[in-house]
Amino acid sequence: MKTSASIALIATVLAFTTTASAQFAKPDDAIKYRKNALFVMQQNFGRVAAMASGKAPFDAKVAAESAAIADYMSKLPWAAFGDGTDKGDTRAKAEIWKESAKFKEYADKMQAEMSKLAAAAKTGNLDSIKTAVNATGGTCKTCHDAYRKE
Ligand code: ASC
Repeated sequence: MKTSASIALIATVLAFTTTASAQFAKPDDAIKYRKNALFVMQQNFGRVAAMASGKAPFDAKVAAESAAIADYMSKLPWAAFGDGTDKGDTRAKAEIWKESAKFKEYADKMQAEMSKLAAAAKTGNLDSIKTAVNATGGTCKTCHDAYRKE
């Protein structure tokens, strides 16, 4: 294959995979995707939060692993809030699509705090984990208060 043809093929493949990762076959798939991503994130965050509050015994290894998973999962839901995904089996408020800059700001803030939590959990310092859990939980609540139906 000629170099120019190879480059064109690679460019096409890259363009396709980038688009595919941000698109869904139907709105219901996007809704399911973001809810499942948030669920897995919450289960892992919740495990660390339970240790931080003393409801569960502190296990540094489990905390670090769980926080790392929560950190990774925190990046995934946002591609699934595209146009047309406001209706269906969702508690997402319509304001999300009207105030997309503010919604993104809240989403970014949560991801930033979740990353700090993952870093804190990696050090194994329970006091740092507690501080980071509180900061992260605050960002969950702020966004839910504004953009999630009861
Ligand atoms: C969780 C969860 C939330 C946040 C929030 C923190 O585990 O499901 O929505 O933490 O309760 O205030």
